[in-house]
Amino acid sequence: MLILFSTLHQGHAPAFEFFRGERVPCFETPARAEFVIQALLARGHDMRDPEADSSAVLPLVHSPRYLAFLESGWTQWLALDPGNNERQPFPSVWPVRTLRSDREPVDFIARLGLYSMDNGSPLSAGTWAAAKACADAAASAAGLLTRGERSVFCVTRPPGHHAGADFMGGYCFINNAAVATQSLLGSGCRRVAILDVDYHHGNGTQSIFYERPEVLVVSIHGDPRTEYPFYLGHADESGAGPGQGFNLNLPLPAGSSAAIWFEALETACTRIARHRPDALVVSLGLDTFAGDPISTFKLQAGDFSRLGARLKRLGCPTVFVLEGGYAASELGSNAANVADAFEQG
Ligand code: Q9C
Ligand code: ZN
Repeated sequence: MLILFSTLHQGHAPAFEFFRGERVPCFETPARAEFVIQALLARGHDMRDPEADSSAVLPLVHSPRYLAFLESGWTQWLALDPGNNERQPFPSVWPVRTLRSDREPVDFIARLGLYSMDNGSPLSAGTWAAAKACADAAASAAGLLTRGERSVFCVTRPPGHHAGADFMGGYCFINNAAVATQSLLGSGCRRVAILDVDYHHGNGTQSIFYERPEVLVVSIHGDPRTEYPFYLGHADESGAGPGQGFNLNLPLPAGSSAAIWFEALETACTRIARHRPDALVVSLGLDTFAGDPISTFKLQAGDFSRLGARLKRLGCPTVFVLEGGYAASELGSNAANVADAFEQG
């Protein structure tokens, strides 16, 4: 399978995040991408740099003011104090219900809150360049598919599926699955399906396409009553307006077994087949793995092969974008199992 990857991801390397009241080392590390790349190369897949520039597609997915903030955010942070080079900015105030999000504050931390859903997505010096390179990979993958490639695997880091039209969150800044989808629509696909198999509900992807019937969004994830992102991902969210019926959430209880997970995958695949998509975008989170440090599903290494083989049977040109997955050393082989099984069928 063709792999798209940029070493620019290394510049996105915040040191710590907050977890259960403590500052802990980030779960979402540069090593994750290296493990995935090494495993895919070891199994003989071809690797390329992204070739497309996603600049024209980005404003179709994200708001201009959010993109402007992301692109210049680190520079603005440094302008406040050169010593900030050694510090990570975190939001501490958010425009929740009754507060205004139409006015952009001057204060940097207030703007960071405006454009964040949580305090868990720290910026660092190379965040924009890394996120933009992922978007470029997603746009490139769409181009390759429309030129006849059957499948492309984008090793995207930072991930994207929690990022909405105008906010970051859950380690995500630019929604790579949405960029791939929008690019596919722009190059002639009439219908696209997105399947999100990350442990966490892809709230950003859902919200971006919620009112659009040409993009079916299906997600299998930990029940948001107990799992992040908590405020979206319930079974009764089925789309709105013209998009009514084109969003399917399959929340599963924390601790669910592989057997339960694959039952949900069958439901997902049946719905996707009914959409008759011209292309499939898979938000490939690998945090469903039993050994994942922040998640509770029970998939084993072989289950990722089973997933790849099942997706192959959908018979669609397919873009994979990497989302979560934090069991760093097993991440590579689990990703490669999906890719290998997809190619071999
Ligand atoms: N910082 C993805 O898998 N909370 N994001 C973790 C506290 C957020 C996961 C614990 C988890 C986000 C792409
Ligand atoms: Zn996740």
